Amino acid sequence: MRTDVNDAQLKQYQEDGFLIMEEFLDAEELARWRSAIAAAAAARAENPDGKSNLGDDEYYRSVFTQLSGLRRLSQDVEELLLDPRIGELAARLAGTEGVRLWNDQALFKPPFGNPTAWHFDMPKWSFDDARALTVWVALEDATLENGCMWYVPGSQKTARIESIPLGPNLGAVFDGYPEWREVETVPAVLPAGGAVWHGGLTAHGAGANMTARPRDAMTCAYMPLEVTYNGRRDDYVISEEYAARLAVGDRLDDAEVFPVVWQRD
Ligand SMILES: O=C(O)CCC(=O)C(=O)O
Repeated sequence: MRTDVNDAQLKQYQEDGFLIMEEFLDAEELARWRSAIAAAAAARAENPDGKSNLGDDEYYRSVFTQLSGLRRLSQDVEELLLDPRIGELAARLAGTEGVRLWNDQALFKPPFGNPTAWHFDMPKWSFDDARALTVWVALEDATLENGCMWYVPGSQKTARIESIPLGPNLGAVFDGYPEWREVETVPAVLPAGGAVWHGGLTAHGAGANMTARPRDAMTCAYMPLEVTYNGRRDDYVISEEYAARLAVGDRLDDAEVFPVVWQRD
């Protein structure tokens, strides 16, 4: 696993709000990730959680299959996502003293799947902290043809934490941020095993899958240690029972739900 980043890459992440790492998992690690995630996805298929934040909309069902919280179904997936080397890299990019795991999601864009509309993640999350970030790991090559990720460099500097549209209209978010229309968007073409990191306020989307093969990715979001609850319950992550114990402003520090992945000694 390549988790070393130099000062130029750190600066680039701060400037652009994302960082492409073509080499992340080696071939052996990639094989482990693929088999652990496939087994967890199969277990979820047998026991669906009944939740979907994509609605029943026919269009959105063909954007991707979104499987949240696979780590809770699989010790193997949990071990991969709690790898302290990934946590240390997340903390370095975020500029924090440590990180907790916020949520994991497998995102499988089907053959001939619809594009993922431009958006940014933070307004959906249960805390407001722009340092939180996601790693998107390509389990297959992610190409211009099959729906790789795309970014608006620098968008994190002006994005506001407010609800944004996420519907079939690919570019709806640009209506709220007309200045982003002037920015050259950047694709994150990755070989299988490569990764791209993006911040919670960085605008991103993904193209259509024009091929006959699925575009499979695993994502995991990490958050600073000291984040607090903002009252927006993400029901993939925060159970009703946990929410009943939480008041706005409380630390999200239940170690079962939000394990510490890495912390500076
Ligand atoms: O994989 C995709 O198509 C979208 C991923 C995404 O929006 C994310 O990881 O935040």
